[in-house]
Parts: sequence; structure tokens; C-alpha cells
Amino acid sequence: MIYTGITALDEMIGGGVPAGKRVLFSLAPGVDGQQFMFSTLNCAHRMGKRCLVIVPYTSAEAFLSDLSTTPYGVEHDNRMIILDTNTFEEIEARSRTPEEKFAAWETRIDAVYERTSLDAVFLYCNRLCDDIGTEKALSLFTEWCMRRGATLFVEYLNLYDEKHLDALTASNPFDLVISIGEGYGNLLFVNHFKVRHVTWTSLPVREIPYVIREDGSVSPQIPKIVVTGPVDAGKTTFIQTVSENWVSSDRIGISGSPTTVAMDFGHPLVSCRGFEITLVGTPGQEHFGPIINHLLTNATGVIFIVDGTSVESLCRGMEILETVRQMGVPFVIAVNKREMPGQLSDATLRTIMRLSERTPLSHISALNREEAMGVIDALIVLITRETFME
Ligand SMILES: Nc1nc2c(ncn2[C@@H]2O[C@H](COP(=O)(O)OP(=O)(O)O)[C@@H](O)[C@H]2O)c(=O)[nH]1
Ligand SMILES: [Mg+2]
Repeated sequence: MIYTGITALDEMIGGGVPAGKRVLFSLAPGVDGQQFMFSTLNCAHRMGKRCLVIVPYTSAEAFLSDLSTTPYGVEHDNRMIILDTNTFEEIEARSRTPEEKFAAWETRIDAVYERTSLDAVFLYCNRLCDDIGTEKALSLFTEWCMRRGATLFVEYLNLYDEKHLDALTASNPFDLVISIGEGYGNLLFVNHFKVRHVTWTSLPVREIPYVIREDGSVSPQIPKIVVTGPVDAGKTTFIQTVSENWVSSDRIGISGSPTTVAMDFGHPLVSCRGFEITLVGTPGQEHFGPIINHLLTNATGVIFIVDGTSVESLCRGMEILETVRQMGVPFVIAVNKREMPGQLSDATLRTIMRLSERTPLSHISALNREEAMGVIDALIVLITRETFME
């Protein structure tokens, strides 16, 4: 197994890339996506794997020096073999036709293998694609790696569109194809990655937004999880429990106890399964309906909290639940106040809320961080791994 080192991605693909698989990172022009290959190379090297890196437009020294300015720097030791622009020039000087170049490349990597059997090959493939044709260039490496049992990682700058990528991968046996592009929904300043194809696990095709942190590392995001439900269910408590910093709009109501008048905001971020998550909590009173609808807009997922001791509270929440259902976003149910007497049974809860068996429902105390985080975890799994939506 070789990890990409991007936890959210590794988790999605079942832990990492199994040995001998062939991976394609396809980058849209101008997108900050080089970190995927960098991070994987860094992980492979740290795990003691013998790596061959093929960098067409730069020297080995310049490549490593660039890498060292990111969190993914590696040492140029005897487990790190780099064929750089010099190799390209040598081969170009000696071979005239694409066929000769193909053969020269094969001889060259065979020679590397004779000296150091390789665990993984990292190929920046565009120059080779231009030299000998995309299909030939890719099949040279997919077949070579298959023969030698090495894991292959290819970075491809896709100057065309996703259809071009489909055509490319239709004729080449990649086990994992990830496309990396700009923008996510109406958020233009974030990037996204998308697992378009994976052979060793089943995963829906879904855009996952990410940002590049200040230190240059990749940070997958869930930009908006809305915590909603009827008043007094424990929404504010839930957000307070899971968030390190927390902003609330609770004000003392006529009853003398605090109630949320606008929204609760989990900030800076809650981390779960390698994602940075922004939580937004809604008020629960009926007259805040328009605000609730507004806050639900563009939600990636919803946590619906009810008080497990109160049928009345449950019934009051049904209108909000209906709105959530109609939005078609993934949602989970947290039945709160688990430690209080008079808990409703799962059957009653599912009947009243008209839930299918596949909607995750867990009994929690919003005062308990581990239990509250478990709810977020279940939602992340639903968002990233499940094709099902109610
Ligand atoms: N016993 C118990 N009380 C809770 C729990 N979660 C919230 N509460 C209490 O329920 C009340 C309403 O909680 P709040 O978070 O303000 O509910 P919201 O209206 O949904 O935001 C407060 O008095 C909380 O202290 C819980 O897990 N157990
Ligand atoms: Mg509240």
C-alpha cells in the first residue's frame, strides 16, 4: 500500500493505493494540484519505497529544491532515482522516430530496474506524450509497471476537457483516475478533486473541494454542514461541544432561557476523516423558517438533531426535516439527550420521521464530544462514500 498522504482521499479509497496499481492525476491548467503527486512521492519515500521519478522539464536538483519549499520535501538518497531533462535530451539526440524513442525509454527504465528494483514510478508524462504520442507513452509505463509489479503514479496536465480524459483512460488500464480542477459550486476560490474511477473499491463520483493551506499542504473541505432540528433539541450544545472556537447568537428569550436567534457557527473548523468542516447551526423556532431555509442553501450535508425524550419536539421538527428531504442532500439523525429517562424507541423515531433503514440514526448526548463527533463521522461517510440519498 502507498498512501497519498491526503487523509481524506486515502480514507475514501479504502486506506491508500494497493501495490502494483496504476494511478492517474489529471490536472486542469492553472490549478494548484501538484501537491497530490508531491504528497504521494513524499509518503512513498518516507515508507522506504524505492522510487523512480521522471521529470521532463527540469533538473533533478531543481525538482528537489522546488519540492523542499513545500511540506513534501524528500532527500536525494539511493532510494530516490530521478531521470530529468538530461535523459530526455539524450534520448532525443539518439533516436529519430517515435518508435526509437519508445524503445530507448524502455531500455533506460529497464537499466534503472537492473540496478535498483523499483516499488513505484512517478511520471510527469506530458513531454513524453508529445514525443511519442499519448497512448504510446502511457501504455509504455502502465505495461512496464505491470510487468515489474511497481505502482505507477502519473501526473497529466489536461489542456482539454473531461471527455478527453475519458477517452484517454478508456484505452489505458488505470486503476485510479483523479481529476483536479478549479472551483467548487459557486465557490470559485477553492479547487476540487474528483475520483472518476477506481477499481479496488466502489466510490461514487463526487467533487471534493480543497484549499491549499499557508504551508502549501492540501486541505480537503466540507464547506457547509448544517446542524438543524426543533428548538431545544441541543443544536447549539452540539456545535459548542465539537468546535474549538465557537460563535453563538443565543439571546435570553421571554422564557428566561437562552435561544438561538440567527445562527451558530463552528469556527475555525472541525476536523474529521481528514476534512476541515464548517458547521452552521440554525435556530429551531417556527417563526425562523425563512432563516432556516436560507442557512440550508448550498449545504453539503445536514445533521438533524431531535430530543429523544420528547414526541412533541419531534413533531415540531417535521417541517424542517421535510425541507431537508426535499433538498436531496445527505443527512443523518442525532437523537439527543441519550442519558435522560423516557427515550423513544428507534422504531417510533423512524416511524414518526418516516426514515428509511439506510438513514443513519444515532443516540447521543450532545454534551459528549466523542458521541457528537461520531455523528459528523457518519455524515462524512455518507457524503463521500455512499451513492444513496433519500
Ligand atoms: N441532559 C442533556 N441536556 C442537554 C443535552 N444537549 C443539550 N441539552 C440541554 O438542552 C437545552 C437546549 O439545548 P440547546 O443546545 O440550546 O438547544 P437548541 O435550541 O437546539 O440550540 C439546554 O438546556 C441544554 O443544556 C444533552 O445531551 N443532555
Ligand atoms: Mg440554539
